[in-house]
Amino acid sequence: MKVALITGITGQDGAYLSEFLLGKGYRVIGIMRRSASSDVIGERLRWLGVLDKITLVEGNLTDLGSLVRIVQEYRPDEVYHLAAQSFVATSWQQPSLTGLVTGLGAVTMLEAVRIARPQARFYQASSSEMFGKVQAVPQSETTPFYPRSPYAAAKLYAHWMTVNYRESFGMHASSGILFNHESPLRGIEFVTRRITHTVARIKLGLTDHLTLGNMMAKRDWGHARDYVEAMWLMLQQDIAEDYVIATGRTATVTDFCRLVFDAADLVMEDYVRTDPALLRPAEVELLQGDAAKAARQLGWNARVGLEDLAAEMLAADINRLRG
Ligand code: NAP
Ligand code: F7E
Repeated sequence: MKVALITGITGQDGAYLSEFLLGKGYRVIGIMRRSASSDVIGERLRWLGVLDKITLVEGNLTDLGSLVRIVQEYRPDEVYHLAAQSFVATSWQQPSLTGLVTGLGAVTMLEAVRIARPQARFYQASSSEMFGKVQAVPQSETTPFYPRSPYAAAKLYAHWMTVNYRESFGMHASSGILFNHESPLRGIEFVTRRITHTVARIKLGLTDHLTLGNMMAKRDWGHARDYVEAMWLMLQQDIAEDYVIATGRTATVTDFCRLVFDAADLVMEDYVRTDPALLRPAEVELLQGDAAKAARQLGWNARVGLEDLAAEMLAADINRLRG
């Protein structure tokens, strides 16, 4: 039985990846940071019905010793490094923490693997945010990076360190440059979930408006369940490389918002307000990925379209609120 070690297992992608790997017959070990809310921290895993099928161990990205001991004990074949301070807006408020966890944390995990299990295959959760002020449209593996937030700068450091460990130590280390991916398990602070959760509340008479920031920003949104499969595919290749994972379709925040209001049979203009306080110090205006390399080499293509994603997220939020 193959052993997979997942950091960030309590997050959106960690939950879907656990479900996926269990389905492939893996033993799944997840690193969870100590929390005073440990009774609710496994909610996403519980929602997918996988909490009782995995092993959770305590560790923290800022603590090399804890990571080394876990890698020594469980001897993973594959390591999926997903843990991060992942909310871009927060990265301006907590730039040092974001650098420590999202940037240096990846190196700490790479070190743990290099020390205790160098033959393990390693996945780094890189991000389309690294393209930032985009230098080309669409963005592919050869597009130059131009990070626009402390989060993106931290991810870029982690990205290049992953390349460096591959080239310096011959580790099988790959970066997936994933564009935005969402699901009913998306954190409530991200724009898609903020929209579906609030529209569900409007539909149920619990509020009468939705406040947003920059509605003109364009993103390439896919479904998290599709994207975790791409992570696994990268680690099944003989040679480790980096891949862009995206749908190829871009849409504005307004477009997504309208899809959700339409799905709820409500008129968007009757409910949406904007607040300049929600604008970011620097914005990533346009993301659109070119995942041709992933299609060619991994046989991967996004399956879920934006309309279905919006409808699934809205239905899940309505059910949860009723629930
Ligand atoms: P998420 O839901 O925010 O999950 C982040 C995970 O990291 C959580 O399990 C969190 O634990 C854990 N974590 C944070 N700080 C930690 C620390 N110091 N030690 C150990 N664990 C820590 O993120 P996601 O959406 O699943 O994304 C997964 C990864 O892909 C992240 O690295 C993200 O930056 C990257 N990414 C995401 C997207 C996207 O669109 N979703 C796109 C590109 C890249 P708690 O539950 O305790 O908070
Ligand atoms: O913002 C705009 C906001 O926070 C999307 C992370 O998973 O994907 C994610 O980063 C856009 C931005 O995601 C609100 O200004 C408008 O232009 O959902 P978001 P993100 O910043 O794209 C990348 C690939 C990652 O790697 C990250 O980890 O929506 N926007 N109004 C808003 N955004 C939020 N959150 N809230 C609003 O009210």
